[in-house]
Amino acid sequence: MLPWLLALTISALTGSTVGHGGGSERNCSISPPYIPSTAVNSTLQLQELRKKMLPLKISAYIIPGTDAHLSEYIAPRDARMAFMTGFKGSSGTAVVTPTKAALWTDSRYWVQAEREMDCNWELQKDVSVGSIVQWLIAEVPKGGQISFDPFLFSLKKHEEFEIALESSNITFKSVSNQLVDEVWPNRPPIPPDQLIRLPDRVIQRTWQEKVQDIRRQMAESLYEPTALLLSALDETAWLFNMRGKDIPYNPFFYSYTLLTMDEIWLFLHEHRLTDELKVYLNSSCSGPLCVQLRSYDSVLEQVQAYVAKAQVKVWIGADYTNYALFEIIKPKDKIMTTSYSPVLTTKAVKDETEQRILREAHVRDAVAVVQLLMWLEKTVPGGKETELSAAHYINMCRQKQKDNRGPSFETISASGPNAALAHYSPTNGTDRKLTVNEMYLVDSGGQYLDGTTDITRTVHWGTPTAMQKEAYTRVLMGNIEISRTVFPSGTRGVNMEMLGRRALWEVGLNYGHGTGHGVGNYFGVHEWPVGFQSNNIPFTEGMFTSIEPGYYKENDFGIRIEDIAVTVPVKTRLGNRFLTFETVSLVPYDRKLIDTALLSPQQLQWLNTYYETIRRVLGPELDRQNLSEEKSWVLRSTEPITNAAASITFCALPVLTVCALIQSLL
Ligand SMILES: *[C@@H]1O[C@H](CO)[C@@H](O)[C@H](O)[C@H]1NC(C)=O
Ligand SMILES: *[C@@H]1O[C@H](CO)[C@@H](O)[C@H](O)[C@H]1NC(C)=O
Ligand SMILES: *[C@@H]1O[C@H](CO)[C@@H](O)[C@H](O)[C@H]1NC(C)=O
Ligand SMILES: *[C@@H]1O[C@H](CO)[C@@H](O)[C@H](O)[C@H]1NC(C)=O
Ligand SMILES: *[C@@H]1O[C@H](CO)[C@@H](O)[C@H](O)[C@H]1NC(C)=O
Ligand SMILES: *[C@@H]1O[C@H](CO)[C@@H](O)[C@H](O)[C@H]1NC(C)=O
Ligand SMILES: [Mn+2]
Repeated sequence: MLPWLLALTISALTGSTVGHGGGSERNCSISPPYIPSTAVNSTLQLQELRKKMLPLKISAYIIPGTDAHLSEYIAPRDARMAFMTGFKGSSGTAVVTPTKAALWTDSRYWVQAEREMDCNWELQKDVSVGSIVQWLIAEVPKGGQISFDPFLFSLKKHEEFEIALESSNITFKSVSNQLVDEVWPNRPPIPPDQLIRLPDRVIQRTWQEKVQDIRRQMAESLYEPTALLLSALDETAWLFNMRGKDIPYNPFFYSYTLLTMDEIWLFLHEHRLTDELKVYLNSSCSGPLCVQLRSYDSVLEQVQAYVAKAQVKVWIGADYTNYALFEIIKPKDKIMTTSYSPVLTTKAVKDETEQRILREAHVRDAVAVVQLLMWLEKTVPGGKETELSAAHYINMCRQKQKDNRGPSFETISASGPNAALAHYSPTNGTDRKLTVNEMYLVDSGGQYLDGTTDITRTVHWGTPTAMQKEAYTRVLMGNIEISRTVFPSGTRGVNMEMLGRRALWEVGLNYGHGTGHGVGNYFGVHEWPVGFQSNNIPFTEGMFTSIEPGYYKENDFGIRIEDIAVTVPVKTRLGNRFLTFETVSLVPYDRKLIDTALLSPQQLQWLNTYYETIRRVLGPELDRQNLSEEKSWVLRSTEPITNAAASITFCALPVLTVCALIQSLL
C-alpha cells in the first residue's frame, strides 16, 4: 500500500476532490444544507463535549485520529475522531471550540470527509501543524487555553504545536480527563481474546535474547540510560515474540514495556494471558529475565515511581512515545530521546530466519495474486466482475494459503478513474464494473504467521492507449531503477528516491506519494523506520522495503507498480562489497503495457533476470499446489522479453563489438 509522502511538497499534484460514481457530498452553502445519508449527525456529541470543556475553561480541544501508541491503524474503541466527526478515514485531526468545529485531513480523504461529515464541521485541507495553529490563533481569544488528551500526542507532535504557539499568548495544556471518552456512550470495550506467542518455527531470537541485545545497546549508549520505555505496539510485541488482534489488519495488542538493566515490567490486560504464556514470560520469579506483569492502566504510576529514584535516565523514542508518559518524567534530564527506540532500529534488520520466512510468505502470496490476475483475465470480458468482487476473490485466494491470517490492509481494487484516487477502496456505493476498456489497479497484502506482504499490479485487458503504455513503462522503469541500484551500506533511502521518479520526470510526469516503506514479519504493513523518506534510517543488509512508484491521471486512470525487496550484499567489480535490492514479490508485470523500446539494455536485463527468478522460485510452489493452469499462465507471462528496437539502434553504431556484446545480453 502506498506510503503517504511526509514532506507534502507535491501535494498539489494529488489535490483531487473529484468524486467517484455513486456517493454524494454534502453542500453546506445552500439552505437547508444538503447532508448525504452517509454523514453522521454530530450535534449531540458536540454539545456534550462542549459541556465538558466549559468548566475546564478550554477554548479549543484537539482530537487526533490516533491512539495512545500513535498507531497508524486504530481499534474501534480509539476512533474518537470518527465518533465526533463521522469521518472514518485513517488520518486526521479534529478541533472543537465553543462555536466551531473543524477537521484537517490530507487529500486522500477530502471526498470521503465531505460525504461522512455533517455541516457542524468545516473541512480544512492543509494538514501542517502551522495551518492548524493559524486557525487556532484566529479562533482562540488571547489568554485562552488549548487542550488535548496527552495520550494522543507524540512528544514530537506536542513540541511542534508548542513551538508554533510560542508567541501567541495562548496556553497549550494537556488535560488528564479523557473528554471524548466521557461523552461516548457505547464506546467499544477492550478486546477479550487471548494473546498468542509465535511458534518456534518462525523465531530465531527468543525474547530473552532480544532483551539481552537491547540491554547491551543501552549499556553502550553514551547517554547512559538506565531504562527503556516502549510505547509503540509493535515494540512490545516484537520484544516478546507475541501477537494479538486488537487492531484491524494488525496483529498487535495494547501494551507498554519498561525495561531496565535488571527488571522488566510488561503492562497489558493480564486476563488476556493464558497460563502457558505466564510460564513463557516466567512471571512468577525474580531476576533480570523475569517479566513482572502490571496492568495496562498503571503505566503512568509505575513510570512515575521509577523516575522518582535518584540516578535514573529513561530512553524514549520521540516519534512513538505519547506525551502523557513524557510529561510525568521530571526533571527532564532524566529523559534521553532518539527518534526511534533501539527496538525499532533493531527490528528493522531481519535476522536469517525472518528473512527466510518473509521470502517464503511472499512465494505463497504470489500464488494468490497470480490466481486473481488469471481469473480476471478470463472473467472480465464476460462483464460480471466488479472492483468489490475482485477484492473478495483475492481475499479468498490468500485464505487458502498456508498460515494466512487475513489481509494486511483493506484491498485497493480500483478501475479506470477510481484508480486515480490514491487510497481508494471500493464500497457498495462506488463499486465499478471491470471492463476491457479500462485499466485496473489492485494493491493488496496478506498477513501470514511468517510474514506480511504488500503488492500492487496494474493491468489492462483490452488495448491500452499510447499514453497509458508510456506512463506504465516509465513507472516500471522507476521501480527497476531503484531495484537494480548498487549502493554502499548506510545509504539513505531519500538519496535514492529520485531514481524511482526520473523516467517520469523526464516527460513531465510525477506522483504525490512516498516511494516505499518497511514491512514486518506478521506485523504492520507500513513498518517504520525503513523507507525512502527523509526521516527513515539508512539502509543496511537485511532490511525489507516496498518500492512503489506510480502515476495518476485525474478522472482517467491510475498506475502503481509495487514490490517488496530485501537489501542484499553484492560484489562490485572494482571495489568493496556493496548492497543492492532483491525483489521478493514474485508476480509478472503486464506485458501488454510495457513499451520495451523505452527500456535501457540494463533495465531489460534486470526484467528478464527477475522473470527467471519468478519461474525458478514460484514454479515449484505452483507444482506443489497442483496449480498447472496457473503454472502455464506464469510461464507465458514470464517469457523473456527482447527489444528489437534497442538492438537496431545499437547495431547502427560503428562499434560492432559493443553491439554484439549487448545483443548477447538481450
Ligand atoms: C452548493 O450549492 C450551491 C447552490 O446550488 C452551488 O452553487 C455550489 O456549487 C454547491 N457546492 C458544492 C460544493 O457542491
Ligand atoms: C441532529 O441531532 C440533533 C440533536 O439530537 C437534532 O436536534 C437535529 O434535528 C438533528 N439534525 C438532523 C438534520 O437530523
Ligand atoms: C497575555 O495574556 C494575559 C492574560 O490575558 C495578559 O495579562 C497579558 O497582558 C497578555 N500578554 C500579551 C503579550 O498579550
Ligand atoms: C524463571 O526464572 C528463574 C530465574 O531466572 C529460573 O531459575 C527459573 O527456572 C525460571 N522458570 C521457568 C519456568 O522458566
Ligand atoms: C453491500 O451489498 C452487499 C450485497 O447486497 C451486502 O451484503 C453488504 O452488507 C453491503 N455492504 C454495505 C457496507 O452496505
Ligand atoms: C496434488 O496431486 C497429487 C496427485 O494427485 C496428490 O497426491 C496431492 O495430495 C495433491 N496436492 C495438493 C496440495 O492438492
Ligand atoms: Mn505499500
